[in-house]
Amino acid sequence: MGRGSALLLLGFLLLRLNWGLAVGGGGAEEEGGVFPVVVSTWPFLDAVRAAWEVVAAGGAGGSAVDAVVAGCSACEVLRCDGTVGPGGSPDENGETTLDALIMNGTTMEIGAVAAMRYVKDGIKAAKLVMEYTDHTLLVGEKATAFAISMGLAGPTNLSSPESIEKWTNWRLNHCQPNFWKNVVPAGICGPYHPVNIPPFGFKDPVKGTVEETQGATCQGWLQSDNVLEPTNSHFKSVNRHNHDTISMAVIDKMGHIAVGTSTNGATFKIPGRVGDGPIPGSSAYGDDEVGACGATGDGDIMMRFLPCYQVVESMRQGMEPRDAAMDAISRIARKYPDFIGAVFAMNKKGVHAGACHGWTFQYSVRNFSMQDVEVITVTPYMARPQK
Ligand code: SD4
Repeated sequence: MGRGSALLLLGFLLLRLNWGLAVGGGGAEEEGGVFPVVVSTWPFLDAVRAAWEVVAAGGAGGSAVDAVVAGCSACEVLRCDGTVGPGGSPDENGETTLDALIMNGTTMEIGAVAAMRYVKDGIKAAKLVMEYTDHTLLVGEKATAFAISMGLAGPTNLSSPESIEKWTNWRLNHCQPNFWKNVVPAGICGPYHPVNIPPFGFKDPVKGTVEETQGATCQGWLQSDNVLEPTNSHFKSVNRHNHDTISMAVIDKMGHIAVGTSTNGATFKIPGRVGDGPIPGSSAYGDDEVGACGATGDGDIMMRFLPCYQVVESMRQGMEPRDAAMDAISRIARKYPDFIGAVFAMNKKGVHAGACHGWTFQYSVRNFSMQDVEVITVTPYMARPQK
């Protein structure tokens, strides 16, 4: 083969793979597009490898949606960090429930399950919602029934010896820390009731008389009894090891984008609590026309800001991924200076960046320019990511 033909062939190959120039220093890639590409929160290496295997397969490769399912499923099976899949994050009753979401960035279809019980395949259940219903989100036992009726295994006990031990120790520690605030009793296990409202059925003989004679309700009438502080220990109970999500974004060889998440939520959550994992635009969002985002952290705070929707829309308006990620995080930090969370942003060319607050964040990336998955460390708040 002559030099000219060889150059032509190389040019064709580069075009085919949409390779760009990696500029490093934060995992940013410039111009041209690098895909297929898989990005995931945290060093969930095997999950990224599983997604990569699908999306980098021969020919056109697998679809972004299938890759996200493969990646998140791998994490569920491996019980990544104990916070994805079964066997982690017991709620106040000791039960593990799952939150998961998948989004097709070509069609903008979304499927999600929240507080799903007795089924361990969160992301597969989410995909069933997306592909076989007109709905977006199913919850609780109804999500369980749907998933099982559509062929997923269950009912399955999602507890593990570790989750039971964790829960037992928490009970022994008087149910501290927990997610309640402005309730009594404080510092011990419930049941709880609001500080200013008597428990159901309780009748104070003296104050009852006052109410009856005056025909009015006295606001704050329990104040003198409220000698205990409210149990607002929320921030103490959120940290790197009780609070992770796999949030994954994939661009396939066709340039199609999908995102997905899977988590068993927050440890010792109040039963019925749904985190940001299954909330579109909060834990993940993607649009073929723009790019994708994944988030992790304190979902109770983060879902109030829809950070991933914000990231994608900021990129749509022309922001670079790094600026969009930092902007989304700083919007939350301005209102909640103690919040813990992170996002990664990736534009449709595969340029990626991360931003975090309150902890050091890592995300994982795989594309054809790498031998294997690479982990990128992002130092807290508005810092530039570094390898
Ligand atoms: C939640 N964000 O349920 C999820 C879980 C998590 O890192 O830890 N994310 O709040």
